[in-house]
Amino acid sequence: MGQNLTRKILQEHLVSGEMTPGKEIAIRIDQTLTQDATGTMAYLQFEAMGTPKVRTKLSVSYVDHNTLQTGFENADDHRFLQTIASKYGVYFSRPGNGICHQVHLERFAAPGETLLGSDSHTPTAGGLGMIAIGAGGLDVAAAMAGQPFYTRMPKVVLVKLTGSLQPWVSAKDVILEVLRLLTVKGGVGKIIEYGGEGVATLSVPERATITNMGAELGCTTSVFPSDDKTREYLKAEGREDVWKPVAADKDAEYDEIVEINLNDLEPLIAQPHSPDAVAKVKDVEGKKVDQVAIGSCTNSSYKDLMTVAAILRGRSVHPDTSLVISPGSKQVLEMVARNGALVDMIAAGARILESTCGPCIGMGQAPRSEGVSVRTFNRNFPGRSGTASAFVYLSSPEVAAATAIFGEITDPRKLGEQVKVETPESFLIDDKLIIPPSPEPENVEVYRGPNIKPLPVNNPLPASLRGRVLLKVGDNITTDHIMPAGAKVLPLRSNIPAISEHVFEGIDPTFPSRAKAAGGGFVAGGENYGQGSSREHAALAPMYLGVKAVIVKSFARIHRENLINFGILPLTFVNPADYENISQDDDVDIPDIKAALGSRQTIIKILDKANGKEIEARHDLTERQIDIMLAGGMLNYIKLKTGGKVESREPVA
Ligand code: MIC
Ligand code: SF4
Repeated sequence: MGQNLTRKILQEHLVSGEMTPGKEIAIRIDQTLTQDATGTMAYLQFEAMGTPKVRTKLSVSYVDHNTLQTGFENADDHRFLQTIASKYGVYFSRPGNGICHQVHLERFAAPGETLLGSDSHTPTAGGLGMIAIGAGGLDVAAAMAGQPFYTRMPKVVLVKLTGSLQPWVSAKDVILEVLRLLTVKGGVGKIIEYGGEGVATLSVPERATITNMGAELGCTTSVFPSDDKTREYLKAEGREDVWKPVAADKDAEYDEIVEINLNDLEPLIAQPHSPDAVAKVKDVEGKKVDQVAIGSCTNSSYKDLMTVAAILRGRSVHPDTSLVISPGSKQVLEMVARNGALVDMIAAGARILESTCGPCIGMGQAPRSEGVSVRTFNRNFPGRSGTASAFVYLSSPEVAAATAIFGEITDPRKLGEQVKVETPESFLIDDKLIIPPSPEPENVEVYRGPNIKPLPVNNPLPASLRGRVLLKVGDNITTDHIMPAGAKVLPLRSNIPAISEHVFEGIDPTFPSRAKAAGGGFVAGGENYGQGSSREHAALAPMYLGVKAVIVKSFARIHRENLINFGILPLTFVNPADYENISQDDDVDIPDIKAALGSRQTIIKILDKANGKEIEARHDLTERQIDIMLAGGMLNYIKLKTGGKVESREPVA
């Protein structure tokens, strides 16, 4: 039997481990990316590792999230990021150059290589035939220091595409269909590989829309083959030299196969408040809409914006609807400005924002109270838009533009003949906002403003864990619930004491004070706990507040890895019904946990002292992860491995 393309790339990068689904593998990382909201911590961690220069083939630091400068914090952080990049051999993409995933696809992604990024949408580069994985900042820091990336070998699912998209149906509808079929937890422990003759009908930016939003499936990553379309795209970016074919063998084996006939797809939309709450646009048509937002790393390519401009040409945005557009990159913005498409958008009444994440992460443009917002983004979790009571829908740029014109959710097929956008033979290439690292790193001084606070480090695992269940939550809790983002909180990303005051803010604003008063404790939850972003702050800030273990029915991959990296024990109920046997405020003991982990025991006993019940939980840690837990997190583990000593500190909380 032949090999699929996922296994081929992984095999070429395998450092250790066995490529059997579920077993831990270590892979060599060729490229890394960071963005500013996760990057400040990642570079502090990299610095703490003591490596004089990054050991990857390429590392890039982007500034695209925290760009609203309402105080000194973000601007100070940008300066820190620029100077530290220069010193340690990292390319720096200045604010204004664009959203990390869009720019990486345009300027750096390379077929057949591996990319690790401190952002969950790093798989965008899978559209160009890379294995591109999102991870916590600490894992990315370790990769920059030359360490391999450890993960469990995923199952490989083939999504076989046949046919071709009908007029007004787009790549976004393909991934919404996959989300409808597999749900937000359907991809956990899997890599989604696209194949079939439908692949050749999709351009690289369209493929990137699909791999980008694969993150919402919870999968490790998604990947397309590298073919003639990939070569065409790279040529248009002036980078044909990095092209190489990457394809599955004809008789390749897969763990699962899903078939999608592109001919059968219709315009789709994800309804509030989950990316998998997918409906046909025609079934929700007519709903009044207050705001339409076009952009984000999912849908802000040249083709997306040209399509929107063509739809808006000669028309007006509905008087009751606000339309905001954020182009994905300087390249896209400059091209649509030069060819006049930007004028069509402005003339129709669109508000043009800078080339950043912007409204996608609640950096401005929060909708009105109970407002309805249709966005071309990838996440519509409650509160993420900045307005807790808003109703956010996710759609293609075609649906969004039609909706902005009519002021209500609109099927774009109503617009008549489909607009056609030609793929340019060459994109406008101007990398002046990408600053190469200094040739004299010893002369670069790293700037640290007052917003950069030292990194808190956990204590080694104590003999037993004792404490209160500080919070009990349900299924599909997102990292936006655990550690909210938005314009108010994001500037605190390099200041853990300050950001920890916002942990679980949307669910229970008393959490931080209760956690501190109780001297820390536990969190209990349902399925898919920690889905969404890669932000390690969702582990780091609870750790700072004294959270010792999280006990749930199941975890999302990146968040579970972040918990381990910061020494919080991730446990799952052996019997999911035991979720009912644990309540908020119960006092709980996990006796002799250190000995249990040390003796490689896999089942852990939890004693709920409130009802006297004994609950069995599983940790599913690999040998390496057990050692990380015993050390009190990855930084301590690295210190111990390199002959250092780990000192216990007083709990902060
Ligand atoms: C997001 O889309 O939630 C973010 C903001 O890009 C995060 C990273 C972060 O929280 O900094 C992600 O997706 O990983
Ligand atoms: Fe930025 Fe939104 Fe993409 Fe996250 S999902 S990287 S916030 S555009």
